[in-house]
Amino acid sequence: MIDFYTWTTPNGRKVSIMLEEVELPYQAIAIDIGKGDQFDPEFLKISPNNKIPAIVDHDTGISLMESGAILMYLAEKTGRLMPKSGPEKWSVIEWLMMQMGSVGPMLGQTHHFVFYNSGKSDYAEQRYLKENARLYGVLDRRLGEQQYLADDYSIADIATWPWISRYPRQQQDLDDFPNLKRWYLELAARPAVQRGYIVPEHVEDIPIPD
Ligand SMILES: N[C@@H](CCC(=O)N[C@@H](CS)C(=O)NCC(=O)O)C(=O)O
Repeated sequence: MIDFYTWTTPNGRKVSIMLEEVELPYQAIAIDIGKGDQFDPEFLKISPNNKIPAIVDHDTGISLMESGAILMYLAEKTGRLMPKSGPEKWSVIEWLMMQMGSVGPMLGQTHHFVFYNSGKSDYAEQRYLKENARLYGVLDRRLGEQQYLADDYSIADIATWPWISRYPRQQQDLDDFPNLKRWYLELAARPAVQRGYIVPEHVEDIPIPD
């Protein structure tokens, strides 16, 4: 059994979608980051950077923070959604790291300045909206060349999709990015994505563009 510490955010949903895809038994433990649960000393022992997601795998005794590390761990544990070696493995890691280093942090800034703190800094709003659209363009070009971010459906797609599902609050129109839209809708139709989206609770439906 895996204890999975999470909340209703893109970083949490990456791991719930992965757990649903690989069908490992887990228990979701809600960490309400709006109420400050992430600063609880017991949680900090598992996640020293006071962020969700985190897991404790009682089969192995391994405890992990950081969604990218957790996705790689679960892929290695199950032998699924990341090739074991070779160029195909490195393609997955390349696009996973692109999510971890660019898509998540930059789109997170869009949420902070444009969605939660609108009107406080026009400079920051414009900067992150522009970067947001640029990153959508990078993903759109990649997905114009192939069906998934790496060769097959993988943890790179699972890491990226929950951030694109926030396109309404990022003020992005998926019609401007037709390849990204095609990929987004394909993943949105996967039962494991739909199950993972409502962990630890169902607060909203998956946004579906016209
Ligand atoms: N790089 C981390 C980022 C995790 C992260 O930013 N989590 C947010 C929610 S999406 C959080 O827990 N924020 C609480 C806080 O910063 O106090 C990962 O990918 O796991």
